Amino acid sequence: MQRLKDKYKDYFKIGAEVNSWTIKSHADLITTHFNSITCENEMKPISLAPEEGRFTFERADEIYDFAVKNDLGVRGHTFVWHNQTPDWIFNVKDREELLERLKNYIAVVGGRYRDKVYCWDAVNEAIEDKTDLVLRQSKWLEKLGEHYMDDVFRIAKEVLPEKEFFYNDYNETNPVKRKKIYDTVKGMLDRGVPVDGIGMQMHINIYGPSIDELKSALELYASLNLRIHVTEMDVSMFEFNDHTRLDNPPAELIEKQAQVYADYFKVFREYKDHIDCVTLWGVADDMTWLDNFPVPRRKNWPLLFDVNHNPKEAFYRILEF
Ligand code: HXH
Repeated sequence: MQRLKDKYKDYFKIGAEVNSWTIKSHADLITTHFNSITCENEMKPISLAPEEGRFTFERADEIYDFAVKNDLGVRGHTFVWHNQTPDWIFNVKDREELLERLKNYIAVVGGRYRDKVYCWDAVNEAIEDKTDLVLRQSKWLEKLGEHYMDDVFRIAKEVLPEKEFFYNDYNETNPVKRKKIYDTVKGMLDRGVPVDGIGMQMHINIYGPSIDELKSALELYASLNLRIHVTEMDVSMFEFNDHTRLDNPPAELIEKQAQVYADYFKVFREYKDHIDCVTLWGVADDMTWLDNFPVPRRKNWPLLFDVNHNPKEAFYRILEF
């Protein structure tokens, strides 16, 4: 069988989201087809620094050791986010103290995983998608002010000068949101802030977004002259507001999904000069966050390998070129 990472070696890295369980249960698929991994939760602040003065590295270390042993690159995910971040970090007297904490956190975590982690999502999901506000309300914004992303990227680059730092977000092809993302990152670049790339999460479904929307978003981000990573791709069988349950994926939906993967990867290949990595948010359909999001305990089949770890139609189709 062809290996994804070999077929795509002249295009971009092929990544998978993993966790402490799947590096064991899905080890064969991960090491056969992928050359990059992202931790689902294990490198988030809540996992690494749950309490003041105490780091908990065990689970992240386990995954990192797996990466070292199998020579996989790691996408670091994530430093600054409004979710999965412990409250203690915000108990500070002023802005300076919070920046000091952030710098220490990045130095400790970034330093520990320096060899295999080739980039970090410096900031995740900072942009508002519902209202016409640009920045999402968050403790980071509250405590550090409207240019807080400038601080984060500057500190990260100062501490880890040889790494790449990304702004990562979802709904990133939506015309309104992508303009906000573009304007925000453009503003940072104009102020001389060292942003290296944009992470497009790419949580899509079999009904969209369209290829035209994908291309427009890629054009817009590529025009910033930054690197682009597809960071969390999966293709849900359901539209976001559809709460239908299915026992098994109908053949026509599996085919539709294969076509979406084929069309998207074709465009990714066309943008290979801009895209350095395409990561799937999971390995196989037996373990996906979409089984609990947005509908709890509703089975979904969004990935390239089925529940028995066999390649799906989508897998074969992205190898057809
Ligand atoms: C990603 N968020 C995160 O980057 C990743 O760290 C996490 O493990 C999984 C997915 C995607 C996401 C974004 C917003 C969101 C849910 C998931 O919030 C919503 C909540 C309700 C309705 C719509 C969006």
